[in-house]
Amino acid sequence: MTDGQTVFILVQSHADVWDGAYSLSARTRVPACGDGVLDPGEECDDQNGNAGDGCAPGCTVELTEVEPNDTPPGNPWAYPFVGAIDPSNDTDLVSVSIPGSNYSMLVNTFDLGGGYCGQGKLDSFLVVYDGTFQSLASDDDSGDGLCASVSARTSPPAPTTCACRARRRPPRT
Ligand SMILES: [Ca+2]
Ligand SMILES: [Ca+2]
Ligand SMILES: [Ca+2]
Ligand SMILES: [Ca+2]
Repeated sequence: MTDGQTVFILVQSHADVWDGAYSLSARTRVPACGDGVLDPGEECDDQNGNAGDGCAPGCTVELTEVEPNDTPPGNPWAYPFVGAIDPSNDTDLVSVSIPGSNYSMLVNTFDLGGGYCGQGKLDSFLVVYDGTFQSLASDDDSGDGLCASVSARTSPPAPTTCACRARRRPPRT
């Protein structure tokens, strides 16, 4: 849109099921990197100009994963861990060191500020394994939108490593 341009907004009912009063909100803004809104040309926008937090000052993604990481030993987890499920059948294996038994851990996948989880554009699936690769827990959509969130508890004998596997969708059977 350009300065002085007039745009028209048409409001109509979606179906002939409800008529009534409504309030219309309209705001204008200048798209910018760092405003927290994912704009055209931005890979991410985390509402700050900091480097090293997964989204660079130029609104490009700072990947910390190192491919190939689909199979053991995968990548060691460190904060921030930023990966990409790319291509769509990509699997990322991340190992987290657990100091002992009877620890619980919560694992989440988030988008990088674009709201992609809630919009259904990013769909993750998480599996947490113990050190012998027995599955402890898995989840598809308990996080925001289609993104996964899973909690798991380690049990005796203490595993020293949990391997968290993220993939886009559960395997087809
Ligand atoms: Ca922006
Ligand atoms: Ca990846
Ligand atoms: Ca991978
Ligand atoms: Ca999911």
